[in-house]
Amino acid sequence: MTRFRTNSNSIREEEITIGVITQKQAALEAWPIGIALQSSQEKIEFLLTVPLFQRLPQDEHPVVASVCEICRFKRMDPIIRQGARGEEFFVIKSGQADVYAAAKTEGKQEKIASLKVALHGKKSTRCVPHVRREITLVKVPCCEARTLSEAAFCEQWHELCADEPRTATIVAMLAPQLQSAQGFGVLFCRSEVQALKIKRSDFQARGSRDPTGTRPGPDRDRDLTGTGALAQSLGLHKKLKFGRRAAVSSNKQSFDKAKDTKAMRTNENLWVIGNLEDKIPAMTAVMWKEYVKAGKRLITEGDMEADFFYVVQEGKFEITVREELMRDWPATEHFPSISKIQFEGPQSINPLAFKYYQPDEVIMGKKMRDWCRFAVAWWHTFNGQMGTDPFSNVKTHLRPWDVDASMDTFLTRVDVAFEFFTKLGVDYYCFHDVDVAPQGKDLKEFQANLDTISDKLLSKQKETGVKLLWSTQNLFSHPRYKDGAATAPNFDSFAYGCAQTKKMLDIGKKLGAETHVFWGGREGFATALNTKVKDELDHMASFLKLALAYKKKIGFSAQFTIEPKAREPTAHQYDYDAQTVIGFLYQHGLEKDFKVNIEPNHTTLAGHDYEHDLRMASALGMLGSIDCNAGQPYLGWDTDEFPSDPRKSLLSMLIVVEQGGIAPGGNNFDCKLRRESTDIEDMFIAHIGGMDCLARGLIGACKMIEEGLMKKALETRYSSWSSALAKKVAEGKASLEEVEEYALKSPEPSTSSGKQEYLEQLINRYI
Ligand code: XUL
Ligand code: CO
Repeated sequence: MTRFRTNSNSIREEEITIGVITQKQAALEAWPIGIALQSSQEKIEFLLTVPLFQRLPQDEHPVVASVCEICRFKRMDPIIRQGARGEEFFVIKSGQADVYAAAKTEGKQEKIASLKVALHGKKSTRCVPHVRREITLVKVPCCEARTLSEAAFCEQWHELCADEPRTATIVAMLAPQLQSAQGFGVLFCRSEVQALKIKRSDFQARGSRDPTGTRPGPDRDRDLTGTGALAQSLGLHKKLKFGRRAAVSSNKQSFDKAKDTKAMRTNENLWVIGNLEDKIPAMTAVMWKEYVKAGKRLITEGDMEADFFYVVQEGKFEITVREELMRDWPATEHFPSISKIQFEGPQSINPLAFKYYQPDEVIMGKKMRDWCRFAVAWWHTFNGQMGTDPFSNVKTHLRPWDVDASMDTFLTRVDVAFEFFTKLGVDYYCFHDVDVAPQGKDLKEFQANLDTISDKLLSKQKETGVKLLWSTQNLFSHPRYKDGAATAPNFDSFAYGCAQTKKMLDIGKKLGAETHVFWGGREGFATALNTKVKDELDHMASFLKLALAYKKKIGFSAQFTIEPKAREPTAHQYDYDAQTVIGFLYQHGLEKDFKVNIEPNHTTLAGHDYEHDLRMASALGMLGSIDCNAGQPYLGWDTDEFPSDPRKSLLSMLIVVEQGGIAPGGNNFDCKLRRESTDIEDMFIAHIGGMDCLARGLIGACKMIEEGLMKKALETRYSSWSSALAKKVAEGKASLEEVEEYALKSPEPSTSSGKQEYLEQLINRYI
């Protein structure tokens, strides 16, 4: 049996349950029992419910029927992938397929249509096009589709299927004066629009009728006669946009060749086919003139079955494009040299491609994107201060969009950021209030600015599908917070901090933030000599309780997290590390309402291993989110570098997988480019590298868990805790005397190896 392998970008064999695509003869043999018994007549009858097939000459019906094959797709199985060449053509027999398209600017998949069998109760069938498409199809319920092998496919169908979905709706209008629109020759107005029409089918090329199914390919010689040949020689189907068959009325008028060709000559769109003068005679042979009443819809946006090309001779028409579609095309592209980042696999040396991260790849029951939940940190990427460090506030990252401190610049950065997110293929972002909006002359103005900016953020979120992982308030940069905010000796600073926090809870709710972070900024002290330590800690608890009460009051469902950091900017930060914060939360009865956001580089500032706090927080059920970054051991400060160490990523993602995921938190790249990394493309390279590093860690962690060797070693080491007495102790039911009695009876505890070296080497196996 000859298998038709689909293009490697297309459907992979294992993704099709029964969908073996065969050539004509093999197809018949391969039909499942039962279905194979279907008579040719039944198949023909079925195919004839499809408008496309209805147009085929009758003597071709048996040929087509003979190459049909039943295949089934499970829910969510891909049938055709966007951009794939596609070797087969599907007709849905039962069930429904959803059509998704990537937005023009990036790769977010948007559902644009559903293809069903029975529409409006009528027995009609939708064809799923098969040539290189701008759409991806996912069959929804279990459904059957019929497949035709490409070899047996006549070019007529190829051409029919190759048309793009309509991207605009065109409605005839009344025009009071002379107008010109979209390069069409619009001359003057009447109460109707006059259009010259070319019937699409007249331009279709016919393949030779070879009943064996071995038809000539598109490039072979054929009988170039009639209008089909004309279309083929002009290549019209590919070049022109056709309108829909339903628009044909009986209102056809004869075509005055001498007079009416003027509209054609003045139509710029028609010149795409080459020298028009030579082609006009052949074209006019298949054209007619039609009067279209004002208000009549000629072409419908999104229509998959377009049949006519229109040339407007007189009158005016209006083109409308759905607003969402318009928004997909940004007025200015800020990263014109960069397109949507693709997965190329571990062998790739392209710095602008993923080697490990495949967002939709399912691993241990979850998509990679859902395990990772990557977010871009606004403050390190778009706050306009990039390329500074503790020794220079003169930035080295000069971006064309960082014009000034005006609202316009901040608004432009929203476009920049969302273009970046979508091209990068990241699902989330995070920001502080001061990152996204100018602070204005006072708090009121700042709040108003935040309202304006968050309106735009919200519309961008809706447009792109990118979500807000977390938001927060910056209570540490402004001089009013020089002594802290929640722990400030000056109550007015505390109050200002509360006001900023309240606003950010409102904004977080508006934008659907999944988490809200409290990083203690300057909550700490430089010297205890001037500090009421106990009072300050109590004030911090009061501040968090005020925020919690407000969150509940407004019905904001985000999780609350505190981000520990041992030092910097103050010498002694209160939120030293995960255990300190968790202890503080328990002390103030906040442990049910807060978790921790762990930044591994902060963990190292506390003198712990990179993954220490992730482990601690997770073990105590308190790991809410991660600021995934790395540090520089040769510098003393928080360098916020992108993760690039696969071993560290493995150890981090292991903890995430072991606790079943990180939602509603995520992996936020609280990372910045080095001052020396000045190219715009470095923004992408750095994030791609970070995402890949963690994805690689995820893959390794899953393999490690699946193999179970690490777990086995751990269980062996603690096996004595499964004895009856040990369990009683663990449950708090034993007495000290009981345990003493046991010890008195037992021999000296045996020594068993901790196996550290073995385990360290074992980890390398998964990197
Ligand atoms: C500072 C830090 C902050 C928090 C948010 O070291 O990590 O960016 O993540 O305020
Ligand atoms: Co952080």
